Amino acid sequence: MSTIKGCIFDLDGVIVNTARYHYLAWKKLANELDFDFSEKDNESLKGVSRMESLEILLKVGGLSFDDETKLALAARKNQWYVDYINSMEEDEVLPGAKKFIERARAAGLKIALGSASKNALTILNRLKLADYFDVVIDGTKVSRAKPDPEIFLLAAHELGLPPSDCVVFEDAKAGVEAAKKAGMKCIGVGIRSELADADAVIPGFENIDLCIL
Ligand code: B16
Ligand code: MG
Repeated sequence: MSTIKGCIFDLDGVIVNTARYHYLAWKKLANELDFDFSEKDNESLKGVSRMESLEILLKVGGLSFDDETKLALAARKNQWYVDYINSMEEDEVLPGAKKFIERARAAGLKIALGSASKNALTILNRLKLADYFDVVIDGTKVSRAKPDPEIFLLAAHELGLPPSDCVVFEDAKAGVEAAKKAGMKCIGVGIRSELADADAVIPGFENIDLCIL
């Protein structure tokens, strides 16, 4: 029988596809700086923190700036991103995700969010999902980005559970690595070949039963 008592969900790519809006905002910044940024380039930003994402973007453009300018560029991108997420609709929650969380709650499991995003609460509120989470750990609460396990260890701690009683749902390679380093079971959400270190991989939450745990 499963010993799992807590589920920790990543946000972007697991509950909602905010990667689309991150991409549009990063592309806008790249275009202002006079280079193009493709959807393929955007793949390497998934699960990565805002400042690390900027470094990857600037590398693509072959540009470098001082720290003050980089902070201003990241803030500019974030403003566009926030404008996008403030127009999100409730039906943008990925298929089956809400139902899966509802079932997990009904079965007595504790629920946490473990997202690198500093905008996670805005997104949860916009999608009317905030009440589904016992604990929310986001980019404002940790100093070390995934693949460091800090975010998931803090989530387990705040849920009052040992890491071994928790399962993480992640779509990014860095997130799977963080979950495994935290000593947790990890279910990848996406394609098996890209999430090889996960204990199991699902394409999404549609038709996924709690017995996956
Ligand atoms: P923000 P997750 C991550 O969310 C995104 O996948 C990543 O693309 C983004 O750079 C990061 O959040 C930081 O987001 O700029 O809003 O603080 O997958 O950890 O839920
Ligand atoms: Mg993600």
